[in-house]
Amino acid sequence: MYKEVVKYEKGIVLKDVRDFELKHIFDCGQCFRWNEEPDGSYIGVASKKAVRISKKHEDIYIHGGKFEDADFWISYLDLNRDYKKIKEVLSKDKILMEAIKHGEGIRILNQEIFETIISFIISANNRIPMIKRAVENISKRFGEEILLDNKIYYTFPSPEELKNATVDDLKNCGCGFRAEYIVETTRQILDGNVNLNEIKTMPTDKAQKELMNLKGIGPKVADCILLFSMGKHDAFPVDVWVKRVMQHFYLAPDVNLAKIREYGRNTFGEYAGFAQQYLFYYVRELKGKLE
Ligand code: 8HG
Repeated sequence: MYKEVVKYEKGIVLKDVRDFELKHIFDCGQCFRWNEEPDGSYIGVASKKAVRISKKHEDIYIHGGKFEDADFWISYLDLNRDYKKIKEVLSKDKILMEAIKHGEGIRILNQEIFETIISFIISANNRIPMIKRAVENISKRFGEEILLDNKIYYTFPSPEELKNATVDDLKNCGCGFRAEYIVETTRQILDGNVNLNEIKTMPTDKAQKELMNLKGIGPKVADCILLFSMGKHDAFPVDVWVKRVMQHFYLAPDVNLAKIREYGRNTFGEYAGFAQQYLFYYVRELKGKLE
C-alpha cells in the first residue's frame, strides 16, 4: 500500500508506505544481499539493480532507482499487499501477537527465483553471515559489475552465467559441500528438465515436490524458495529456529519437521508464510531463552 511514486534528484520516492521497517524486512532472514549503512539505510542488489533504500517518515527513498523501474520495486517490496489486515488476523494468536510486535514492519520480498534457489541451497546447515558471504562471492566471481555512487556492486549470476562454474570454484566462494548441488541444480535448470515457471503456477504441495527434484533441495529449502520467490504465502518453512518456537509454544517436543509444517499450514492457512517470518525473526531474538 503506497500513495504515489515521485522522482527526486537521486532516484524515486514511494510515498506514504505503512507497515514497513527496513531492518525488519532486510534482517529477518529472507534475503542475503542487503547490508545496513551507518546512517540506517540499506544497500542491496536485486534483479541487476543496485540501490540504497532509506525511510523518512512514511516515505521510502530508493536512491539509484529509475522511474521506469518503479513497478519492479513496488512488486519486490510487496507494497500492494495490506499487511495491516494480515497482522490483525494473525494477532488473534497470542504468540504471534508478541512476534508481530517485535517485527511489525516485516514484508515478504518477491525475489528472483534462481538467486533464491542457489541462496537457500547454500543456507542448508549454515549460518546467515556465512550464507551472505558465499552469495556475495558468487556474485563477484560470476555476476556483472554495476555502479552505484561510483562504487562497484555485482549482480547475482543468471543460470547461463553460472554454467561454467566448477565445484572447486564454488568451494572457493565458500559454498562447502553444497558446491556440487549448485553445479548440478544449475545444469538441471539449463537442461530444462525442471520448469521453474510451471512450478510457480502449481499449488504449494505439488510445487514443493517438484522443486525437490533439484539437487540439494529438501522440503525446507523448497518451502523457502516457494515463499520468497514464487509468491506461495501458504508455505511454512521449518528450520531449527521455527522448529524450536513451534515445539516450545504450540506442540510436543518430539514432533517431527513434517508434522510441524502441517500444523503451521493448518493453523495459519493462507498466511502461514507470514506467520513463519514473524516467528523466525522473533525466536532468533529470544535465542537461548526458550529452553
Ligand atoms: O527466513 C527464513 N525462514 C526459515 N524458516 N529459515 C531460514 C530463513 N532464513 C534462513 O537463513 N533460514 C535458515 O536458517 C537457513 C539456515 O538453516 C538457518 C540460518 O540460521
